[in-house]
Amino acid sequence: MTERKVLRRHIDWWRTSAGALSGLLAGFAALAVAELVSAAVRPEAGPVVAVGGAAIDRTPAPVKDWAIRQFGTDDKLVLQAGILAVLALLAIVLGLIALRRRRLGAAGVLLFGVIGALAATGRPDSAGITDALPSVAGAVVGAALLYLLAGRLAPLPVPTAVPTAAPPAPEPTRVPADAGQPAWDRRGFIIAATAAAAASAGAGVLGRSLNAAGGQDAIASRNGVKLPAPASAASPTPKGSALRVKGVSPFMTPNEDFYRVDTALVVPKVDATSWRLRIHGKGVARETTVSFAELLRMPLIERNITLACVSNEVGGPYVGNARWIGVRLADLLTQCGVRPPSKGGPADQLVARSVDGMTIGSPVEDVMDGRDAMLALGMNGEPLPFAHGFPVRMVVPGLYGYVSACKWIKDIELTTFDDYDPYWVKRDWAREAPIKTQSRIDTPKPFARPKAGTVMVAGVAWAQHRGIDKVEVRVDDGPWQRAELAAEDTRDTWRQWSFPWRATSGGHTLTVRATDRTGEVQTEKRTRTIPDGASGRHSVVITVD
Ligand SMILES: Nc1nc2c(c(=O)[nH]1)N[C@H]1C(S)=C(S)[C@@H](COP(=O)(O)O)O[C@H]1N2
Ligand SMILES: [Mo]
Repeated sequence: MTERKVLRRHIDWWRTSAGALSGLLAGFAALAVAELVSAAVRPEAGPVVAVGGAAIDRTPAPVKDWAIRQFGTDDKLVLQAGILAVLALLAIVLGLIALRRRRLGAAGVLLFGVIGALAATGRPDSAGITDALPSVAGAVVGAALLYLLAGRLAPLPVPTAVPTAAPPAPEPTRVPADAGQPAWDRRGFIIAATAAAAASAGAGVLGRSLNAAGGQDAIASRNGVKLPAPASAASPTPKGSALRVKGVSPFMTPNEDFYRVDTALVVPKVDATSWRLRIHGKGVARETTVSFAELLRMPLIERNITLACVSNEVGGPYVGNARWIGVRLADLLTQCGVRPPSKGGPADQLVARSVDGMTIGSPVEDVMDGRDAMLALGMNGEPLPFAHGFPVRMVVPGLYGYVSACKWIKDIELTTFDDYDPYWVKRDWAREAPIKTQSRIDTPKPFARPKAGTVMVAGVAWAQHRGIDKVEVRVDDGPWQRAELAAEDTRDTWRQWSFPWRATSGGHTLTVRATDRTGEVQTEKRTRTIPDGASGRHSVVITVD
């Protein structure tokens, strides 16, 4: 290869890289501007959040289930990182296109703006056309920047020998490549790119911090909540409902440790002072709208209730027990003139709607059958944390969260199962889903290596609204042996159990099963979480030293 060719290739490589870089910078600028504008509009309208939300809604149930299993509560982080990675790749492609065709590259950026705008305005909680602003503003800035940067990368006119008609040429000018000079405006590019990167970073950081600081009204309204003493306090938790065994889940789950499962990429921050709940629909004789202050003035009940997620695998972490305080839902419904189907009411499904567009359907019969179904205002002695549904959420003992526990609720509609499929039912989950009898070994952990001698095997078991009657443990293929049960709080709460095992050295499999108060033994038949919750028995494999 001649020296000139080497030089030429070298220069092309730089130019190509600069093209890719301008694509990335344009993408970065677009997202940064969108972030800044979303702080002025609303954080949920940002393109990554909007596209992520749309992706969540369209993800097939098995994939979503896999993601929850694989990434747990980080699933949303992983999703957003994935979207950013795809965007980065596409931005590079647009940058390369812009090297040859500036307008086409810029148009490509605008197209992404349109996609972001469509996603944002198409969300179920969309505030309307203003939600398009972050995507549109970002795309316009990104497109303009790509056009500008690509302009710096355009090949400079190559000075050649002057036409013969002119006076005799002086020394023939050497082409820039020969001279090792860039054939494009390298200096101009570097200056423009650096300025663009700095400005974008500034806009992005500012937008981020504004978004993070947002929701001040909501935060202030939460800080201002004073939960009144309940008219009906939780019956005192019996002594001995909490075992003193190391490694077992605490009987009450602290709010910080309480599992979180929802589709919200941005946790809704609702201002309780302007929040309203509307109750309407079939058989609602008196349509009602209540404020948070009005709920606080109603007689409140306080109950310990164990919540569980249908996506929880056997042995999984998506179950927790909290002390909720709130308004008995059946009372409120009765005030509105609602009757359950068994008393001739026309509606058999209660559909709760959240501010973020989630819909959750529960059987009216269950909600009004005397169980402590409530509109919860407090969790473990404080107003609901934002992530757990502030200002108000539903809690219904005995039903999986996706058919009962609507967070950030704003609307209750009485309808029928025939007439309406809520969010998860549209995605192949069961219409009705009572919680299955389950038990979990918390300690020892899988692959633990305890010493031979007495090893405490312990965990929790739950069968909300039926209650746990018995827990048994089996070592390898041995007989089922009764575990000691902590005192029962209520049949809506889980029970801790423990089993002192005289462990002999070698490898062992420990398996647990629970029996609920209807006499039903936890089945050994394994099912997937879809459509109505995992069944099967939890076991752990350990080696005793
Ligand atoms: N608005 C809204 N409410 C929701 C959900 C959701 O995605 N959005 N998820 C439900 C599911 S699947 C469960 S298991 C519970 C979880 O409540 P937690 O996050 O407070 O533990 O909330 C329920 N309520
Ligand atoms: Mo769930």
